[in-house]
Amino acid sequence: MSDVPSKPMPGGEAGSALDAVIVGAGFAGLYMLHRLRGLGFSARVYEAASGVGGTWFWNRYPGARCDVESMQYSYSFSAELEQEWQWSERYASQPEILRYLNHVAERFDLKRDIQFETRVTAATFDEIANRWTIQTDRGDRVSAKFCIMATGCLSAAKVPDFRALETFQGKWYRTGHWPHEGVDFTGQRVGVIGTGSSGIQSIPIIAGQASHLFVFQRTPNFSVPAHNGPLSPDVIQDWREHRAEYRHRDRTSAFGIHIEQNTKSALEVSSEERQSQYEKRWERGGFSLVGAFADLILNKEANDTAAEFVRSQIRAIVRDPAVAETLAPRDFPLATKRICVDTGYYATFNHDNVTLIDARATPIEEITATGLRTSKAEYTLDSIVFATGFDAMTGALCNIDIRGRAGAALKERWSGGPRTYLGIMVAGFPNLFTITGPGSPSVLSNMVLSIEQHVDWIADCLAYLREHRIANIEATVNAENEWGAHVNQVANFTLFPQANSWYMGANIPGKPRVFMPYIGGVGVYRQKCDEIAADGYEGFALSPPGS
Ligand code: N01
Repeated sequence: MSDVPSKPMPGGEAGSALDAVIVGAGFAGLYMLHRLRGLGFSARVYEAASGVGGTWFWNRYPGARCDVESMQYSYSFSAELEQEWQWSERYASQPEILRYLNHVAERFDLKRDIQFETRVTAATFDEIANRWTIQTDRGDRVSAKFCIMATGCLSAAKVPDFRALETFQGKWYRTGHWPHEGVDFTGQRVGVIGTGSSGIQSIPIIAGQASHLFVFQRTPNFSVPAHNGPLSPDVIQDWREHRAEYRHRDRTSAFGIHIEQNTKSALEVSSEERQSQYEKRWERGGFSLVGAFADLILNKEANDTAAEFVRSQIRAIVRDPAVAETLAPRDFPLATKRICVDTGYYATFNHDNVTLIDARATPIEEITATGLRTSKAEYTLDSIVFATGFDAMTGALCNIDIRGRAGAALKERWSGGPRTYLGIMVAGFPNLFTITGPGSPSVLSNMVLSIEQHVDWIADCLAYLREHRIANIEATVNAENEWGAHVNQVANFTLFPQANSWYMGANIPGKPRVFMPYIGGVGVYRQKCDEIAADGYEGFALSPPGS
């Protein structure tokens, strides 16, 4: 299984000697390659971009930064790597994360097995040869025993679907595909459409450059302060000394990040105690607000108290009461859409050069040659920034023509919503793995730790198959059905399905409403995956040894 083929040129025929093709060179693809190499498997990564980084390669918009603290949002697989790399800020910026991933790629000599500027267009399972044929937009056609999708959950940036966009004579940008040379908005009239994490991070920076910024907000979001700043030497030292303990804590936690979790209900304490909890956590910043009480994502009444607290903070920051009211989220419970973590977002609306437009009350009707028109007014703009999100979790997979047994297309198999076993495999698609696929904690967790967990599980699985001379592994339909029902059941136990979120596929017209990530908890999920493997891969069909 592991004779290493010579590296083909783009557009070449790679023969049939590869053990695995990995699609994508972000956090997932890089670590997958490292693990497979370590086990003696031959593997090649295909990456559409000209460099490593995945989401951190493309999302270069102003203010792009991680919302998980940098010490936690980094690989844990190598103690040496952890000791030698030093993060500079509490929340790492996109350029720093990209530098980190390049460092990892160099340090572990990964780039020699990555073919850049090559997009995988199709992957087809050949039932006779028992292999995957992978095709790329550069004409490669390679055969591999295993096909591993490290395509990311938020990598298919939504194409703006605004009428008459092609008539616009200014420049327009997507946050998810930002020009590498950067954009200087100095002196411009700029429109930003969208107020999710990308909009909320970029708006304060663009406001600082533009002569006038118009923010078109359809749905206000809950945002909490990052209180970002340089990492103190004490924090770094503390991590260095306790890294193993902290990593274990995070791996066995609910979200893969450290949140001090209060075990009390928000409804059992006095209003003074509630207020003091919320204030303390607002001061601390980041996701800590979500841990203020045990029932915030379970009980609407409890959640309302936290939501009202955030609204009161918005009113306290934003001077114009009408603007504050428009910014105050009311459509969905707090945290059922990803909470945004910002630097100066609400205060930006106190600046004279910033105008908030309620794009729900007065929808954008069309883009014009000189800007855009809402149902109420016309805006003259030099540039438009679309911070309109992603076809999350399934988009990147369905953009590839993936065909399993009997030529069945994954896209069709998932026409009613994604179906997976553990978010790792799909029935009818043997030897195809999805790292942080739908049905796994993925986007509801610290992605880096969840990626490592999947990569380790997949690497161990491939080693097991080799050791036992098993040709195929495949999720059974039964296991997939049961897992899907479980994912749903757990989601329905929470308030999450109450939001029209991208977790539900609600941001893409026509996409089935299915809660895609698994909210049962990172620690619980990890244990389940480990038990399944220890039980000889329960729920998976393994072809007979030696077959
Ligand atoms: O995208 P989003 P995002 N007319 O889908 C609006 C991660 N992330 O790129 O809600 C007008 O959240 C849309 O409005 P509505 C993070 O997980 C992380 O900001 O549909 N508006 C919404 O306001 C995050 O959750 C970081 O009514 C339209 C916005 O566009 C995920 O990526 C940073 C519209 C889209 O918000 C996605 O965030 C950035 C239309 N036709 C992203 N269509 C970190 O901090 C859409 N909108 C790590």
